Amino acid sequence: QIRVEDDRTGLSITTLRSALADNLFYIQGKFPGTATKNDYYMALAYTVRDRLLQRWLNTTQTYRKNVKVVCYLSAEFLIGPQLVNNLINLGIYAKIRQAVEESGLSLQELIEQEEEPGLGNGGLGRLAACYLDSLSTLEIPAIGYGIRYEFGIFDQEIRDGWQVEITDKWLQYGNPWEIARPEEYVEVKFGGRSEHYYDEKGNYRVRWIPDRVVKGVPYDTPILGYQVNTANTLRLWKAEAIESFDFQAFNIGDYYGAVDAKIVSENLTKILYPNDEVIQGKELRLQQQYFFVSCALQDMIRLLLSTEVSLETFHQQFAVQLNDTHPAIGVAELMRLLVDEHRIDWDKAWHITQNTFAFTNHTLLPEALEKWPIELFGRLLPRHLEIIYEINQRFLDRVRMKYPRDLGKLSRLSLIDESGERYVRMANLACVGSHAINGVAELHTELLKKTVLKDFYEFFPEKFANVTNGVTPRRWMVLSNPRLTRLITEKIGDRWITHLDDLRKLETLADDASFRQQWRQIKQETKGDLAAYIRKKLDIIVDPKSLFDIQVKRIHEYKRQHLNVLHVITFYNRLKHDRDLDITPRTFIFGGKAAPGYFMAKLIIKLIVSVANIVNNDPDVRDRMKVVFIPDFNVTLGQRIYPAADLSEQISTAGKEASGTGNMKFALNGALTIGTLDGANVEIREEVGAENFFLFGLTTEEVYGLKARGYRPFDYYNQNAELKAVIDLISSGFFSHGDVDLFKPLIDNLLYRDDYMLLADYQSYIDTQEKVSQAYRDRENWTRMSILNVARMGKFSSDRSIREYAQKIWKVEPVPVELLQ
Ligand code: 26Y
Repeated sequence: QIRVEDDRTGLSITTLRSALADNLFYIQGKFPGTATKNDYYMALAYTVRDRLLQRWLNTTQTYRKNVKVVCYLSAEFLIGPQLVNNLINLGIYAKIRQAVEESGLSLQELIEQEEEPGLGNGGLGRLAACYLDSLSTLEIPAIGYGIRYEFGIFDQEIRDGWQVEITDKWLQYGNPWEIARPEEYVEVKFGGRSEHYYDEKGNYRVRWIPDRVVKGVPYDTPILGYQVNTANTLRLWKAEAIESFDFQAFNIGDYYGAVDAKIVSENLTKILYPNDEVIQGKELRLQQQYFFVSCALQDMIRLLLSTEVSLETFHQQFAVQLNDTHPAIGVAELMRLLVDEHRIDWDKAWHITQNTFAFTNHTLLPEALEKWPIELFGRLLPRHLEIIYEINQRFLDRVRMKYPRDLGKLSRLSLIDESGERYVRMANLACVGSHAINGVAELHTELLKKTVLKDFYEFFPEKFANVTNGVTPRRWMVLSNPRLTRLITEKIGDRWITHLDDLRKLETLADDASFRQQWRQIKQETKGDLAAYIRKKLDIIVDPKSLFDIQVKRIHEYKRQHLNVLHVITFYNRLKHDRDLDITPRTFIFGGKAAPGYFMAKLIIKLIVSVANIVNNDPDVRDRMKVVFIPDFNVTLGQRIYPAADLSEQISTAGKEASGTGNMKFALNGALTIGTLDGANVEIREEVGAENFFLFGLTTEEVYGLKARGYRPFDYYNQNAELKAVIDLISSGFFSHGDVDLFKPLIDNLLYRDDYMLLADYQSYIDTQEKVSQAYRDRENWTRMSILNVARMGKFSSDRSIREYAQKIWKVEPVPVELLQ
């Protein structure tokens, strides 16, 4: 059989060029003469997608024969731009570059055309994306289920120092990476009432009579693993109106009513809520959660029933991970589907449900624990409320048995909060309905067991485990830091890309002066790239030779960007007081979005930009410090920023940051960390060695102790002249054109409340920053520490995390995919 390379799969340069031209004509409908850059990007994306499809379809085919599938349920998937990642995982980056350049185009320019799918807020959504990458790379059968938001996380602009939110129209020029599957739609009910009846056999049954039905249409994105045939699916659901429902209105002449119903249905998946960590309790959000979870579970049941396997083996066919409580309604929904719709008896259904679900908690902040008012919940999901009451009754019977007469236990463990207005507690539902519960870093899991989930830990100790987060080295090193990737691979081969522990082999090279020279050179060039970006976008000139001190993450009081600002101003004051001070020059870089309704977070951005404006234009200090706020921090920008850092700021109040994953991305790219003993910082420090980590601040125990004794921030202010000078300078209007009121809410909060104990940690932070400055002056030793950080980051690969989930929680094995068709 003669096989001619075809335009859809061939990998020779000639074929790739011809495929590009073909797609430009037949998909974009353009001649080269009139094609825009975006047309070329689309033509290229389709060229790459064609080469994914064979792997994807073979993967789906392979999974049809009885393999256990991981279903990762998440309201957010922050997958980032797809083109380069797919080129790398397919192993055709170099070839595509050549084909594109031979066609007279610049690959870099085409890459920059891609609009990233911003379908997440921050850490939790990005973690889901890293996990999908690792699941595919490890050849584990998996489906990611989520929501296809029409508008993802807003684009951030800074006007006059304030954050302005712009709608994220990521779909406006089309999305070449997804395939719609309209024929695989499912129906999701809302509202109405439940009806209790006896069926034809005299069995007691319940059915749900909804007052509204919405159609869920799946859109699939292939997630290819690194240099394997496995391409798992990310299946995101879009809400649409059901024709037959509004036809009724249409037929009686109510055209507008019919169109209204359509709009209401489609609103469901219009927008991603831009809040994290602080719940808002909006009805539409509960609708979104129920919508995608119901779609996912119905989809799984259909998959199962299409293979002649009994529904009673559901938990042997699927392991369903709940990414925080956002999909926790799945516990009640699976019970409803099994009991009401598939007539499985309660006990059997409960066994299936508990053995199907596992729950990951991502937060210790009490204000982030989701709960829904009973009234709202019952109005939207009347049958689910009944099911939750039933689960609760059976569960509390067991609690009473174990702790007779302990009313405190009973009220804390109950799925219903009855302390005031009544609420459904989603974390309690997730804990009771799952067989495994995990935190995302060792410290976090320990604190969960001691604080927010203490009673559950005492009741179900066997369910608890830790799985420390990880990040994918493919995106966060190979893709984002090609220079360092090349150097490392030259020295130790490329096995580290899938076995990150191999980086250990770099340890001995830390003592090799010429290797250190190359390492420094690369960091320098990468910083130069970021400096060029900053100059182009913000017209600020920064010195790539200065220490790049970077904090990028969502803006939150607990993450303490304003503690960083207190240091920036301290640094500035020291320079002002002694103009000849021999200081280590620094560039302070910030980035991150604030929730639109979070006033304090927006004020922190305003403060950073205000300080930047003063400092950057003060002739006394110029060249020795610069302050930059990079707008619109997202995955694409992260890829530019993490590799360019010398110093990574991980400065949350101890006990508040569940894990952090930015901390891992920075250290993997050779930044040293200044951080508290919080989240995964603890484990990073353990791995890289205390001597290669800048630790400061109170421990969690000390934070709790100080709170309990009565914390008085004002005393710290009074007793610390340098701190007082910094605070007074802000209050004086120095950074706000004389406006003494602008930052008053922030300052008053620090002086009289300071929930996150910035003032208590101030001196320790300043002293440690001084140590950083001193250490940076010894460039050889700094480079040594940087190399050792990278060499010891093996643990923080998401491949390691996923292996742990697979063994400890999901009980799944790799299923390699052969290309048969
Ligand atoms: C309920 C709603 C308001 C909500 C929406 C999003 C609540 C929380 C979130 C997102 C939380 C989040 O991103 N948490 C982060 O998860 C990361 C991955 O585990 C952790 O590394 C990080 O410490 C944690 O803040």
